[in-house]
Amino acid sequence: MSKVAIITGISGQDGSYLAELLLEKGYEIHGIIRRSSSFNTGRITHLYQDPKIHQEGKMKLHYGDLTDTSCLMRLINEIQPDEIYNLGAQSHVKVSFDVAEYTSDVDGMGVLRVFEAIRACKLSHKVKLYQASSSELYGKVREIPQNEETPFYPRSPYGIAKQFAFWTVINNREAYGIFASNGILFNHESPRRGETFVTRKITRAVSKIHLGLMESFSLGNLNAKRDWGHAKDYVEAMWLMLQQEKSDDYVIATGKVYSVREFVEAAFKYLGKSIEWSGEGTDEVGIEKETGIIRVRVDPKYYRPTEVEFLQGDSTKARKQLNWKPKFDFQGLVEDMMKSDLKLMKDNPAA
Ligand code: NDP
Ligand code: GDR
Repeated sequence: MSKVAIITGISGQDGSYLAELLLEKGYEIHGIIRRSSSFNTGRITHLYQDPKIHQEGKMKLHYGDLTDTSCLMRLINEIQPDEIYNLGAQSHVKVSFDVAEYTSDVDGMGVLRVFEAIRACKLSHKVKLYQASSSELYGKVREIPQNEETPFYPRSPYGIAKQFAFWTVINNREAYGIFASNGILFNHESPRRGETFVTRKITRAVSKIHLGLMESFSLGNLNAKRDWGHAKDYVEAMWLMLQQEKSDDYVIATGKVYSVREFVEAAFKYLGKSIEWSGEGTDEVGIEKETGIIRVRVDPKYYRPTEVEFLQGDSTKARKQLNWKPKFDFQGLVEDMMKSDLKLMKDNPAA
């Protein structure tokens, strides 16, 4: 009998890689998607259209929403899953300041609704739940690097909602014995990363500049530092967490830190070009050494009301207990994203 999994957020970056991984492992998967006025399933179309997957009924999509309790209840009751991966979220930190209430509802209350549905369907002792927790919980960092014991200090409506979700997982584990694990994942990127997150914004813009489709682009805080990994490696950790005997919470990270400025330099370096920085604050610019042309400017509209300046994860626990380790390093990640965006822009300059 194949295992049955529900994935909320299947149309997102992580959901699409996780769907591939679970299908490879022989799962029957059920993805929850939102109705939208244009297609939002581009990242999983290749799976849905694969005749083998389609004919064998290995992947099914259902309309639903983390704000809709009755729908979650009906789906969980019908599907009777072995595992639920709760990846659905309004996942953009800057946008969460603009839609704070909505973000709290989806990212915070959403997981509570899933637990209520599990309990109402009497699946507390059968189902295993993975919650997409985040390094944004650490926010204003007081310890370097951050591990499972580091205190939280979220700095955005997104981070605060994810903290509610984090504790909801622990409370349901302790109160009702539900197998539920938090993956405290640090930033992870890929060619499928949403286009307004900083890494993908950079690899898209640098590819366009290289092809003569754009002269320059603007960023916000160039000094922010992140521990960037590859999404393909990180979905493996999600699955591993649910294969353990006991549920627990794990940090998933590379342990290596780079600034936004260094990410820009690495993207240009992939093309054999170098960037020199001049000026300070909002007057800082990135100049292409070979041509003397300004390629990067700073625009304060991308600044956040409260910023998370520095994140570096210590994933020793996951490496020991889950036997997890990332395959991609920083250079490998930048190369994978640049290669993909160069091809995308060559094939479709309007992309
Ligand atoms: P994406 O933004 O790429 O995907 C988010 C998914 O959630 C999309 O499928 C989206 O649907 C869906 N979604 C949004 N709102 C709702 C809703 N109201 N009900 C149901 N589904 C909804 O995020 P990622 O794949 O990058 O991240 C996956 C999860 O991991 C998120 O919870 C994120 O917060 C968390 N996370 C991500 C990290 C990262 O670096 N990527 C790090 C740590 C945590 P649609 O396609 O229709 O918009
Ligand atoms: P983050 O990712 O907020 O860490 O959340 P993002 O890529 O948006 O920002 C990373 C850092 O880069 C700075 N920055 C910019 N960010 C964006 N988006 N656009 C810009 O132009 C820009 N210029 C500088 C930001 O200020 C920030 O410091 C991601 C999301 O995937 C969350 O869902 C997840 O929980 C965390 O990672 C871990």
